Amino acid sequence: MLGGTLDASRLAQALAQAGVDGIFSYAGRTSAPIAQPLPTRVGGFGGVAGLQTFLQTERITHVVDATHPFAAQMSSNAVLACAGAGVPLLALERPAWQAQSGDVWHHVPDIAAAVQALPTEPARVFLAIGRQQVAPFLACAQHWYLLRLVDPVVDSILDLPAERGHVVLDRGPFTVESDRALLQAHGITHIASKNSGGAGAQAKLLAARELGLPVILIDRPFIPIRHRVHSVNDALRWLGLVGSY
Ligand code: 3Y8
Ligand code: NAP
Repeated sequence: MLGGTLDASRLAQALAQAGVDGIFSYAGRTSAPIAQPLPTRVGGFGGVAGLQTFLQTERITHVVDATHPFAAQMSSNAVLACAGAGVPLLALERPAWQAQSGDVWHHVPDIAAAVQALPTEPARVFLAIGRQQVAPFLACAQHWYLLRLVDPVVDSILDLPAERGHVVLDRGPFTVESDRALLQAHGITHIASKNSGGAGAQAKLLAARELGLPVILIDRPFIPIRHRVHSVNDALRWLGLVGSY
């Protein structure tokens, strides 16, 4: 399993309960990822070739890619490595969020377009996109930014003085109550978010709907075609496991 999402953790629980001989994989992006009930490896494989060698060396019979919809490099590597190794691949991917009545969403194709979508007059922006793609926003110095990171700041660019912004450390999944309180406490006027889908990151969008706040929603990157399901149960069925635990 290629992990790093709530769905990956739920599938790992089901595989462990079914006594499946599985290996869970993290990239090693965070300092202390949530422990999984399967043997776990942490770190990159070394591109397509490294992953293909891993599949062959470990005699992997099935790969489930349960990575985040924005982990496009990992997912495209998995398509190529599984084809090269002749190992069946399944993607467990949650559907994108769809706007409901009351949502004030502005869809943009990528980070650069999200920066362009910010207003010219100074705003107070909740940047709920993690750590890796914050710099282009901070270049727009007229705005005040609230950042939410998993690990403490190591990159000085994220060490914002109080007049420029504020960093909160939190891992999620988040709740609507806590996200609404966060938005109100910091007087947020705009939210920037990836269209990650799933329940773990949705709270801020539901809080934004209640508060009538605009959301700049970044579309998912392209990932090559692969067999895909949207539920843990369908992934278990693909592995021939439904009803066996
Ligand atoms: C390292 C594993 C579980 C998995 C929990 C989900 C839910 C909480 C919501 C906000 C949005 C964001 C971010 C987010 C969410 C879940 C899920 C999800 C978003 C952990 C985890 C790893 C990562 C990597 C991390 C990224 C960052 C992105 C923060 C663990 C907690 C913003 C994505 O510091 C960094 O470099 C962090 C990098 C990739 C995006 C970025 O570009 O910064 N996730 N997140 C995984 C690995 O090493 O392989 O530490 O326990 C997993 C989870 N993050 O089992 O309960 O399923 O989506 N993760 C986004 O969706 O926008 C936070 O703040 O509102
Ligand atoms: P990415 O850009 O698609 O991948 C970059 C490289 O990181 C990959 O080529 C691979 O290195 C390594 N990698 C990624 N996921 C891995 C995994 N599960 N196991 C082993 N190596 C992995 O990935 P990303 O967007 O940085 O995401 C990294 C992790 O964070 C993933 O587990 C993902 O599910 C999780 N995550 C990401 C986001 C997000 O917003 N991007 C949100 C929530 C969770 P090699 O080429 O060396 O193999």
